[in-house]
Amino acid sequence: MTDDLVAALRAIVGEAHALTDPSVVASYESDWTGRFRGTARCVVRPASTEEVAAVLSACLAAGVAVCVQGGNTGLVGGSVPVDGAVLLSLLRIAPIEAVDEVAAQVTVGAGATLAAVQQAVRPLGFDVGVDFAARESCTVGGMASTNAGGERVLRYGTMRAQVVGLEAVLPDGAVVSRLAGLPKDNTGYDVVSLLAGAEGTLGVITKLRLRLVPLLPARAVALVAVAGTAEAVELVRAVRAVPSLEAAELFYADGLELVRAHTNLPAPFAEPHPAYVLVECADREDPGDDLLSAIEAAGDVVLDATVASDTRGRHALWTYREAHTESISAAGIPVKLDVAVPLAAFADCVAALPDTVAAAAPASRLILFGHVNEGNLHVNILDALDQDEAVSDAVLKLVASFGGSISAEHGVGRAKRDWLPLSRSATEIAMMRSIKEAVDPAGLLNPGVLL
Ligand code: 2HG
Ligand code: ZN
Repeated sequence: MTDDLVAALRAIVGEAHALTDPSVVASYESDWTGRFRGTARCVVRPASTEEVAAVLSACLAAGVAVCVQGGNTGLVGGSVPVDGAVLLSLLRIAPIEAVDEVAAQVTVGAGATLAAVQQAVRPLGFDVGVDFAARESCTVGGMASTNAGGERVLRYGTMRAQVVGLEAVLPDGAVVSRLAGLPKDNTGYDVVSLLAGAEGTLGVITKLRLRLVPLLPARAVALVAVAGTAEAVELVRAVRAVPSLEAAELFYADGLELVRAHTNLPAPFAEPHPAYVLVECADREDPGDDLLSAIEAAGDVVLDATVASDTRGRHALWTYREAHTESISAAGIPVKLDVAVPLAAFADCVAALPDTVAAAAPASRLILFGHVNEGNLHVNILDALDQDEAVSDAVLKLVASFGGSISAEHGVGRAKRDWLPLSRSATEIAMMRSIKEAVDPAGLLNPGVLL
């Protein structure tokens, strides 16, 4: 059976793109943090929507599960295969069509990286509304499937808001193609929005039509030192008055120490401070003065601040924030919990976290950072892999008790599936299951993800 299926897949995608050599497939079988892994029957790398359709039909006929992978930068175990599944990589479907300058949209292959799309559209005065640290590796198909968020959500919304059309292959090989990108199109169920954020459980996205935003050439970044979480929220309230506000990112003293140890960056201020908020504004003209007045308006909350308008200075300040993920991973394999809490409860929830985590994993190290405007906290817990279940349970229940979400932007994946009822009602989960069963009755697409 196995050989028959692999032979059938080779006939579809070509000898070179149905891989079984363990040393070649290894990089597809685990996530980059090393926390999640599975053994694939083979890795198949189709080059077109038609080839994806043929692959899915062949796997359905053989009764073999298919796991879908883009850049494999996901953090919830949703991008690695379950044992024995065919791992379908979208990396070869990466063409970027000419920008539709009239509509301010572009059609791209699901396997294009975010950085590649940014490079293609920026020379024409456009930009992608979503951005985050994994830009060089993450693919737009994965970003849409997980409804990725990132650093600009406060201005442009999440990935779902950027996806104005898509093409996807359903589990039986049928193709849904809605690439017109009409801003007004009220003709029934919104399949584009449904597939965006479905975490690959309903279909394989192969192409996307993305809305583009204007490229804003003038940028100013401030790193502001504050006394703690409540003060960070106060600061965000103040800087929200600036229309050009694009990012408000939070990190703490211990995270900064890890980043500095990993990157050899100098300290941003003469004195260490408990917490830091990185604020970025972007506009057609230099938004530096607006940013400064907003920070001044925050008054006593600001313990210290440093501002950069030039590219190097801005990049240096951003590195303190964006290097968190890799610096944490350099210190060990973390348990990662990406959560969101209503801003009014954010500081109280953060205050309760250390005790909650310590009770479940006494020898662990807790590093927090996140996107403060959305109350989105990245809870990273080092030295807790043996208490993975217990610590996840404690943190997610705490978050739910504050009215928060167990997944802000990374998705549910396999890591958080068991806790979904903390965030979604029994009726909602039943509705999701009905949709899944209608579209994928054999349950072969991304099994164990989300539901
Ligand atoms: C970020 O905001 C990403 O940098 C990764 O969402 C978060 O590593 C994490 O926990
Ligand atoms: Zn994030």
